[in-house]
Amino acid sequence: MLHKNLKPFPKDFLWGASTSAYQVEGANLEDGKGPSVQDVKVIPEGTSDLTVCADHYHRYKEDIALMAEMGFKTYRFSISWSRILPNGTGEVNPKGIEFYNNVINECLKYNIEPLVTMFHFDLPQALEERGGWEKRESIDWFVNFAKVMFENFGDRVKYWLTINEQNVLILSGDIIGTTKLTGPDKYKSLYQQNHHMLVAQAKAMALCHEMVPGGKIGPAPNISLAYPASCKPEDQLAAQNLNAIRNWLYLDMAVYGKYNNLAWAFMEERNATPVIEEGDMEILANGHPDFIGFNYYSTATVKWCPENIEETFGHDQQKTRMEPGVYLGAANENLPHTDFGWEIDPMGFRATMREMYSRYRLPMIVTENGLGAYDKLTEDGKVHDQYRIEYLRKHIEQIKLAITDGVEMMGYCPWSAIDLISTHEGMVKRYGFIYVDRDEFDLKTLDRYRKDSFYWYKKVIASNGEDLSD
Ligand code: BGP
Repeated sequence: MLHKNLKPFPKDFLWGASTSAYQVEGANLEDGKGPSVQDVKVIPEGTSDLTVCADHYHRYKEDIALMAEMGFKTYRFSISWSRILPNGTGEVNPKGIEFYNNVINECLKYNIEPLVTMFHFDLPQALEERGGWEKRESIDWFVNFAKVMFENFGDRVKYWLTINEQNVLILSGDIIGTTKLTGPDKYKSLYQQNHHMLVAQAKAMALCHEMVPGGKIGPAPNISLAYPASCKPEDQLAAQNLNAIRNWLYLDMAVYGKYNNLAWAFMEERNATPVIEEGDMEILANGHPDFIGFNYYSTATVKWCPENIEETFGHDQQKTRMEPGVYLGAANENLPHTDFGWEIDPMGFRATMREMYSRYRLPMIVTENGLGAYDKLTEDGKVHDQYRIEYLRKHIEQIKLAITDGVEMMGYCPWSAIDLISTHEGMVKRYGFIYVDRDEFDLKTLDRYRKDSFYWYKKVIASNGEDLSD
C-alpha cells in the first residue's frame, strides 16, 4: 500500500540497542559466576572463547555512557542465570546481584529504560547436567530464577522479556550450542523441552504481573515471515507449514495459550507431541504478555519438499533449512546478502510486522535487527560502516511504513549496541555501533571507538526517526 503521508514514530518510542550476557560481558567465571552451557560448548574452530568478550563486565560504565551519548531511551541486555544462581537453583551470588544492580542504576542515571531478557541461550551448566529443559523441574528452576530477578530488580526494571529466540533454541540449537540431538527421538525431546519453556514462560509472565508494580513482560522469538518460492499452490502450503512451525507456534502459545493447529499436526506426524500435565493448559492460558518483542534479520523462502529427501541440517542460515514432507528452504533471488550470507529484506520486515500485528494485536518492540560485517578500524580511529547505516535506514523506513499501516510499534533495539562475540562466528562478525579494539585472539587495548553508524543513529534518535539522512 502506498501512503501519501507517513505517520510519525510515537513520542515515547523506545530507541536503543541490544546485547546478551554471554556474548558481551566476559568475566565468565569471575566473582562467583557458575559456568553456563555456552562456557562448556565446543568453540567453532578459529573463534575465541567467552572469557573476555567485549569486557562489558568491567567496562559497563563507559559503555552505558556511550549509549547515553547516542541518546538511547532503552538498553536491552540479558541477565546471566549462572551469575545470579551459580548452580541454577539454591544459593544466590551477591556479586551477581551487585553487578546487575550497577548496570540498571547506571542506565537509570541517564534515563535509559532497562529492557531485561531473562534468558538468552545460557542455561547454567549445572542444570544442563540435571537434564536441562527436558526435565519437568526446569519449569520450577526458571520460575525460581524469575522470582529472584523480580525481587531484586523489579523495583526499577519495568520491561521484561522472557526467553530469547525460543524458536531458534528448538529449531537450531545445534548451531548456537545449546542442543545437540539426532536420531528418531530428536523431535520428541525437542518439543517436550519446548513445552516446558512455554509453561515456564507463562508462569513467569503471571509472576511478573504479581510481583512487579507496573511491570510489562513479553516473549522475544525470532520472527521471519516465510514466502512461497513460487505461486504453485504446494509452495504456498510449504510456506504456511514453516510459518506455523517457526513463528506462530511460539506466538499463538505466548498470546493465546493455545497450540497452533498446524504445528500440532506436525508434532503428531513426528510422534513428538509433548506430555501435557493437568493444569498446564490453564497456566498457558493465564500468562498474558503486555507486548511482543521479536528479533528480525530476514525472511525465509521455501518450496514444497518431497517426503523421501535426505535431511541435510547445516549451518547455513538460508539454504539448508528443510523438513522432509513439510518444506524445503530456497534462496530468494530477489534479495542481496550480507558478507556472512544472510539475505537482506527490509520490505519483508514490514510484511512481518503487518502479519504479526493482524494476528496478535499487541504493541511490538523490535528486540534485534542488524548487520554482521567485517568492520575495519582506520589508523585515525574511525570505522566507516556505511553498509550498516544503509541496512538500518532501510529497516527503520519500513517501521515507519508499518506504523502508517496501523501497526502499533513501541521500540527498536538493533543488534548490537556494541561489538560482541557472535553465536558461532566469533569476534570478526561485528554488529555494534561501538567498535571494540580486539581481534579474535589478540585482546589488544579493548578500547571503544565510535563508528560512523554511532553518529548516524544519534541523529536518528534525536529526530525521533524523522532524519534518516547521512
Ligand atoms: C540472534 C541472537 C543473538 C545474536 C544474533 C546474531 O539469533 O539472539 O544472540 O548473536 O542472532 O547472530 P550471529 O551472532 O550468529 O551472527
